[in-house]
Amino acid sequence: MNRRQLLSSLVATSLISPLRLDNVHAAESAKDIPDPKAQEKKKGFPADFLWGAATAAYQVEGAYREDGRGASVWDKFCDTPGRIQEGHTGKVACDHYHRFRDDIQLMKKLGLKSYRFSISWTRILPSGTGTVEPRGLAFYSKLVDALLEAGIRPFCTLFHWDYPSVLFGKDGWRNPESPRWFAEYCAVVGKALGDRVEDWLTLNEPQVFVALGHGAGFHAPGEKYSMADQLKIVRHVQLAHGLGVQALRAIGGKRFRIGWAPVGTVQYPATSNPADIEIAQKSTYGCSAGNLFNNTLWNDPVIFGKVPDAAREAFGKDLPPYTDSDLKTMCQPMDFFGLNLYQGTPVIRGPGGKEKAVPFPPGSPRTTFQWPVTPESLYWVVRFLYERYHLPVVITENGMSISDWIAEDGKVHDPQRIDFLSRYLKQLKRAVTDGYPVIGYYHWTFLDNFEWAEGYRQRFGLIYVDFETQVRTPKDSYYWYQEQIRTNGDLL
Ligand code: GCO
Repeated sequence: MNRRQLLSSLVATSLISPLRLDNVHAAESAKDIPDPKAQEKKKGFPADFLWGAATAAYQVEGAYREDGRGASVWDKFCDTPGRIQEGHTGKVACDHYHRFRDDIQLMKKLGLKSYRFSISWTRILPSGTGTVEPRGLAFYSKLVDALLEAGIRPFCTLFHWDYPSVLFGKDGWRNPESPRWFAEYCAVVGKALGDRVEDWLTLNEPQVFVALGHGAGFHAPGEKYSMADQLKIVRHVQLAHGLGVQALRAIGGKRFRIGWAPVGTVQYPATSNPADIEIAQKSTYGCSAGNLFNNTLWNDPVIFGKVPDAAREAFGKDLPPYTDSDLKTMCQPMDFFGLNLYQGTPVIRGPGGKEKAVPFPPGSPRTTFQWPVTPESLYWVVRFLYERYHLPVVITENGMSISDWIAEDGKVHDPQRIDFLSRYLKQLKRAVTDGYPVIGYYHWTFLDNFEWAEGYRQRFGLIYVDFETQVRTPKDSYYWYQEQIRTNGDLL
């Protein structure tokens, strides 16, 4: 079971008679969905919309021992037999560490306005804290300069799961010192790149690295802590986010635009019935026992400075105490609401006013990860999370995996990805025209890359990578996306 199947199984509580997916899709065009609360309607994507693409250090860079890079928990996890499909590792990946200049030329040709990348913590601080590795800083400085030269806005994620092994040896995120370790790292990077980088994400998908890395054990460091211990880590991660934002603000002040990139989980209405919309919104704000994949446990403390009642009810005595001082530290002004969205769960209002998950009929569209294709989820996640947090939204990840290959004509034809993108981007445009402020979209992902425990089996890229020769082949979807960027989404 992969992580989003885990999520789907945790969220889909009970099933009712199957609705055909096209009925669910029918909600896309249903004219009688009530107008969103008084938003000023817009015509299309804003002229300065950030059309982007995203990657992460461990998934693309390779050069895992080069220029003083220290070990991360993913290095060890990859070397542990049975953890990664077919024994694949990120040791070489897309060799982006050596090929970034050519890759940036492909980004420029694509017309990218912005590129989201992550920094490998152990390239900068090989032991996680203390001595800085200048060669690591030099690599990212060159990367940023090449992006700026190509007219591409750098968007930097500070932590995308490759945690320093030395710090894990000191109990990692469970150590009460871990927030301070992270803030120290943010300060080093902010000082080195902050003169040229203005867009920052502190942490990527904390739900995943906590629940799968420290709960289910599918991801590095492969631990299976109790829920109480996982919730201790949640609090440390939120404190780390708060201290990290403070460290960055101290360097760049309001010139920096700072957020984070949680998984955006969404239950969306399977019909246009207002009762279904209402129950969908309510469950999108809910928390359920034993499940860290939710929006409010994570975002309420860092945006409102408050622990949601739903979390207290769901986790009970397992939830650690959040002092006023904790909440003050965590709750730092953010400039946007970042979220990664791939799929959602269609629901209706069931008996007793409870949410009822609606099953996808057999054979309904799914990716090679077996994730359901749910374009409406992108509209509703923007609407529901904007209506709660009132921050401009950035889609920090969205895309699909396919088992792509090079056809006899030497091209990579990926019509499903084009259809997927067309449907999801139309829903994003619908949110924008309904007046919800969306400032950017980062396709996951730019290059086929190391997909964590799945190794290289799941190809998400707009560009096909031959992992033996490192030859890059833009897929049909690369040219389709290029056209959407050129026309600022007007063709959608
Ligand atoms: C995530 C990570 C990415 C994944 C992508 C596809 O969202 O899980 O940010 O690193 O590769 O989502 O699973």
